[in-house]
Amino acid sequence: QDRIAVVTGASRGIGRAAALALAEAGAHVVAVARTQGALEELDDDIRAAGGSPATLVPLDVTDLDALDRLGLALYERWGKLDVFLGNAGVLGALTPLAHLDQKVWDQTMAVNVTANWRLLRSFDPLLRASDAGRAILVTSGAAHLGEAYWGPYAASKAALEALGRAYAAETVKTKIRVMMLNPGPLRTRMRASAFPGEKPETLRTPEDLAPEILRLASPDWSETGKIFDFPSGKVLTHR
Ligand code: NJP
Repeated sequence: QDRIAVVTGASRGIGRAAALALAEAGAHVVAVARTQGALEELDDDIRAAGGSPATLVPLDVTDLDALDRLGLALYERWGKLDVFLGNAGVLGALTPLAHLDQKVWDQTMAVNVTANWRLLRSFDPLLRASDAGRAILVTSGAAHLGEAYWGPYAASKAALEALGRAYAAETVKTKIRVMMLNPGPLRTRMRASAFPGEKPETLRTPEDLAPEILRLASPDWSETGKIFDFPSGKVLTHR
């Protein structure tokens, strides 16, 4: 049976490149994001590359019941999940904490943290049913920089790392392996919105990162509860 891979935030950026690479490597991709048209274009590209047609799941990851339903649907169709790439993320607002809107805080936490917890809860039995379940959570170096205006985003990514570490500890005696992935600066819409003056051509691309995601997703990957730091190419135990 094919390896089944769920990728959130598959409509563009890192998630799109990862979904395409996983499909090209023979996985059946379950592509999650809000923008249906972009998911359909991804599926066209997967088919053109000879991959197995993707399962498209247009949803908002803050719809927690929809995340539970997704787990159930995967259970009924395949009874297992091999790869979960928790990549959907938002920057929120780069604003002084004193002026931060409650809605922005809530949305940042909902997408970057709560959705990933809910998906891990929903997918846990499916990952356990795999011969080599892999959960990869996309974090950020910003989690530990303590930069002005990055508070909500940094807090959300630090929380995500804590969540991933805890899940790794809970599953260490199973075949599940959990990694956090720090992409570093990559040429995507999110990066452009955070650094509007930056020259995109100076940045590496999501396609550059994709082979590393394939490595972390493979049954051969043995580390768990650590951070794969793409800029240095190193596996970090602590920041
Ligand atoms: O971001 P972007 P990246 N429900 O904005 C989806 C981290 N990171 O690829 O719903 C469902 O191009 C959105 O889909 P849509 C970063 O924190 C990046 O750069 O259709 N999906 C889109 O597919 C994030 O965790 C850099 O709008 C939702 C995707 O998320 C991950 O890498 C550096 C959603 C965002 O695509 C991917 O970021 C770093 C929702 N409510 C960490 N909200 C970097 N690029 O330099 C958003 O350290 N999405």
